This record gives sequence, C-alpha cells and structure tokens, in this order.
Amino acid sequence: MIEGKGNLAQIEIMGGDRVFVLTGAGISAESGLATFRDSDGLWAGHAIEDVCTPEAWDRNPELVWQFYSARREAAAKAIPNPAHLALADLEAKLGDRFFLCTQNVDNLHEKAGSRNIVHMHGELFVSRCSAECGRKPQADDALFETLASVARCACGARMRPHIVWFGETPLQMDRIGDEIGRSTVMLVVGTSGSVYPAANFVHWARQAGARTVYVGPEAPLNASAFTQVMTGKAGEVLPGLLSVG
Ligand code: BJW
Repeated sequence: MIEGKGNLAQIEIMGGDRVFVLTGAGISAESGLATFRDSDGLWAGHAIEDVCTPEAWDRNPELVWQFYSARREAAAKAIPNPAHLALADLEAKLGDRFFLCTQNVDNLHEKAGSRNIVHMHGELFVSRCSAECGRKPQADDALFETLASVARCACGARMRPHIVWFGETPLQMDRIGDEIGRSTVMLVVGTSGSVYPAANFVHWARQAGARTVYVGPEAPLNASAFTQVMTGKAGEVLPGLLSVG
C-alpha cells in the first residue's frame, strides 16, 4: 500500500480502463451531512443500531421515522460539493466505462449530475410497504413525526423507509459484483470500511486485478487492501485527482 497526501499524484485513466467508484458518508460531509461513525454513531442519544435495524422498526417505528425524517430534512437542503461534482464530471467523460455505487441514501450524486448509479443501502426519498405486499417503492419526501401521521400502503400496512438496515440484503448485488469483476480501477471515497459487504469490494477488485485507491482524511479499517491511500478531504482531493487519457 502506498500512502500519500492530497493531489501528490494523478491517477491516469486510459482508453481500456473501466472505473468502479464506491462512496460512503464521508463524501457528503463537506455538504453538511453527518457521517455515522465520526459523530460517535449516535443520533439524539440513540445508537445507530437502535434505529437502523428491522428489530428497531418493530420495536419503535415512530423513533425510526423521526430519525429518517430529520435526515430527509437535512438532505433536502444540502447541495453537492466539489467531490460529487468531480465524479459526475468523470462519468460525463467516461460514459459507460464508469459505474458509481454509493452506500449513501442522500441524493447528492444525482443533484451533481451522476446518472449511472446504484444506491446499495437504499434511498432516503423513497418509501415502501413494511408488509412487503408486492407494491413498488414510491418517491416520498414527507416528514413523519408521530406514528399516527405515518403514511399507509394501499394494503393497509405502514410505509417504511426504503433503506437497507443491518441484517437486510443490500440492493443490486448481482449488478455490483458484475461491475467490480470488469473494472480495472476502483476508487473508494469516504467510508470507514466497517460495514459489509461494501468493505469487501476492495478485496473483490484486487482479486480481479484492479488498481484500488482510497480517498479520505484517515485510513479506513480495510486500508491494507488498497494499492494506494490518499489522505485528505474528498472535496479537496477528488477534483483533479483523475486524468482521462
Ligand atoms: C471523509 C470526510 C471527507 C469524513 N472526505 N471522507 C460480522 C462480520 C462481518 C459482517 C457482519 C458481521 N456481523 C454482521 C455483519 C453484516 C452487517 C455488518 O457489516 N455489520 C458490521 C457492523 C460488522 N452487514 C449487513 O447486515 C448488511 N447486509 C448483509 O450483509 O446482508 C447479507 C448479504 C450480503 C451480500 C449479499 C447478500 C446478502 C447490511 C448493511 C446495512 C447498512 N446500513 C446502514 C444504515 C442504513 C442507511 C442509512 O440510514 O443511511 O448504512 S449502517 C451505515 O453504515 C449506513 C452506511 O451506508 C454504512 C457505512 O458507513 P460509512 O459510509 O462507511 O460511514 P462512516 O461514518 O462509518 O465513515 C465515514 C468515513 O468518512 C470515515 O472513514 C471518515 O474518515 C470519512 N470522512 N469526512 C472524505 N470530508
């Protein structure tokens, strides 16, 4: 592993390269959205595990909706930062040789102009039936502060956030696996490497022979698996990091 500060080196993307990008909460930090573990993993005194599990939903759906309503409110006001814009710019240059997988549920990549994107942990502005009645997830920007106000599905069950909680299966894993398998460069930005399966993507990419680069202010837990770790804030490092040959 090579460690470096900021823009010491550029990463050259050549004609035959395919780039897979994985982002985490850190990329939205400079847009004012809280990360999970930097803020002690706490929200209003509750451990993340108390609001990000199916058990938490069963125990206290009102608390869970208050958590996601507050997140919706913050994300609706947030604007993309230079890191989101740099990735959208890279996609514009590489077209279908670029694939973006985010663990984030905010929509800042889309606001920046990214199009070829998978939200593996779900989306903040989407809700779905908690009884899995078969109806599709729906766009939803409502805020629910009390249980009585929570919207109901046409089947009568409560709507829940369209979010992947601990113990649930991340979305579009087949597509993600395929994209990692054919990528030659993996760029990982702003994630602590503590949540699986995302923390394993770098290992899958290395097995497929890709160059793997991490960008963030501190080394992630899985740092030893990266070819290169660039320490710095995403909004300062990403613009100008990649040059397309
Ligand atoms: C900056 C910055 C700046 C700051 N610029 N950077 C034991 C061993 C292995 C696995 C398990 C295990 N026990 C249980 C599991 C599985 C479990 C798991 O991983 N648990 C861990 C706690 C160990 N995983 C699951 O349950 C997943 N499902 C699963 O595995 O299903 C089985 C399956 C797998 C594959 C195929 C089929 C089936 C589901 C995980 C769901 C995660 N959900 C959450 C919440 C929902 C989304 C939401 O509400 O937003 O997702 S948890 C939370 O963590 C959220 C995030 O997406 C995720 C990752 O967090 P992230 O992004 O890394 O944030 P932080 O805060 O940790 O880090 C921020 C980073 O930014 C830091 O490094 C900073 O330095 C950096 N930073 N400023 C750049 N300016």
